[in-house]
Amino acid sequence: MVLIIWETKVSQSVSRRSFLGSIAFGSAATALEPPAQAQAPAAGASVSISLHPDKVVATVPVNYNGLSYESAQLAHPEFFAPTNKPLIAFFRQLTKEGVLRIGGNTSEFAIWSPGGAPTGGAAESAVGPDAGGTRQQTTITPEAIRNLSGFLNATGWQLIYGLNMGHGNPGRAAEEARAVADSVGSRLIAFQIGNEPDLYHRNGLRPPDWTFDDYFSQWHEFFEAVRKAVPNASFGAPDVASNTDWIVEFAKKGADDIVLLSGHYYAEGPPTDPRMTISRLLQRDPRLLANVPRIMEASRKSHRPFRMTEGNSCYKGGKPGVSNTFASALWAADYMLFLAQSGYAGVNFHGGGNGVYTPIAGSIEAGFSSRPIYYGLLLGEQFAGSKMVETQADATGVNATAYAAKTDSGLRVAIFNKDERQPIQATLHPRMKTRNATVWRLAAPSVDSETGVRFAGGEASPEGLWSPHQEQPLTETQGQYAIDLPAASAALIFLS
Ligand code: BDP
Repeated sequence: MVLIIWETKVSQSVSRRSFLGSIAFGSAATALEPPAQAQAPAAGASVSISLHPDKVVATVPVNYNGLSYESAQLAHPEFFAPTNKPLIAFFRQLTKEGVLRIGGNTSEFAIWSPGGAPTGGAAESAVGPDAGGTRQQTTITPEAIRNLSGFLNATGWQLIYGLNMGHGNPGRAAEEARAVADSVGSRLIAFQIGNEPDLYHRNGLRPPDWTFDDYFSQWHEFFEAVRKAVPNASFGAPDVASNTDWIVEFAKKGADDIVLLSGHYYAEGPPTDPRMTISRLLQRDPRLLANVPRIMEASRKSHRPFRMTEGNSCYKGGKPGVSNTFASALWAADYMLFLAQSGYAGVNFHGGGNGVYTPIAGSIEAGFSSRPIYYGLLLGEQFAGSKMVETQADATGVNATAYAAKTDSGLRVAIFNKDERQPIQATLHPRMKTRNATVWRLAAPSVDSETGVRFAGGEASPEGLWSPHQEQPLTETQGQYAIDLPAASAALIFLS
């Protein structure tokens, strides 16, 4: 282990802004403006962070972290199989208690074939996120489901399984559900019926006048059929692309029939839009600020947890130069903790194959590797099973956020400097007695690096193994800690 001691100085913040919970400093405009003298080294802004360890704002489930894959991947039954040991290693390294969600656009073209006969085109060995064009049928066989069950047992993960509503029918969904429930058993959290039904009116799956009420009554036909075949089946819904109204409606009208509310989130898109940039990705999305409180209110009122069952940085498959860079790691970790603090029950990052935004890339034939975003998920994972506590911060002129949580072994604090140019000098006031402080850094050569990302100095090996290599001690001075964060980097501080 390499130990590095950072020399830091505590500086006073001049103009102060105070936010509860996560912190975002400076206006978007300020953070995006180039420094006055572009050539001069950035001076660094002061950030002061105070924790309130006794004020718990949310409990993070142990299975908070998750991945999402296209249903079309099941057409290649050896992919999610106990024999795919390299992929199992990448999953287990990320978390030993994650959630795999199967669904996506291709779930509406995936046909259950109880006899095992192929119903569609040739099976691809590794399927990336659908970029919007897939219309090809694929086949799901009992063998694929048995292998999926073996894969889940080998990883320790649970399952959310999407049934085909777009082109399916209740009878076939019920048969498929029975096979999944029989094989997967207690690792199955819930079925979902349909992928992004709020878009059916414009993607050809239903007529243009398709409404929530139409969806809700068709959903019930599928629900009744599946329940008949699998009496103890659990459901998540509505798995919408973005329409928060549908989540609120479902929570009001259908909460009794589900165990989980669900929806998707893509920060940007499509990739052809020139506004889709790293700078924009690193700003807090105003849609989140508007929608997350509404979603959480629906969740609280209906007593149903909310999970983001699918999402990533940029829809239509991601944007090269953004979705596959270190910026996506900073975005993902910050986003995960923002949602955890808001009370979300989990997140599933979509990916697969060699998709631009996939956390784990590759195939059985070519081997697997971790992409930058994988390291963001590793950072977020350090908060699984913790209790998020209130965090208050004062600073100005820099795009930074901070989150803190209590665990059995002490406090964890994540600080993100999402500013692409300015370093920050943070002062941390834990407001409780601490004896030990160490830091893991999330860093890369630059914000747009596609390789060279390290978390605690460690890199995931081609075998999917990662461990912390650099743990920096921090020294307490009069009940506070000072830490420097270079531009576009994050730090995870363990206090005990
Ligand atoms: C979602 C779909 C998923 C796609 C993703 C994308 O559910 O299948 O891969 O968008 O466009 O809407 O990247």
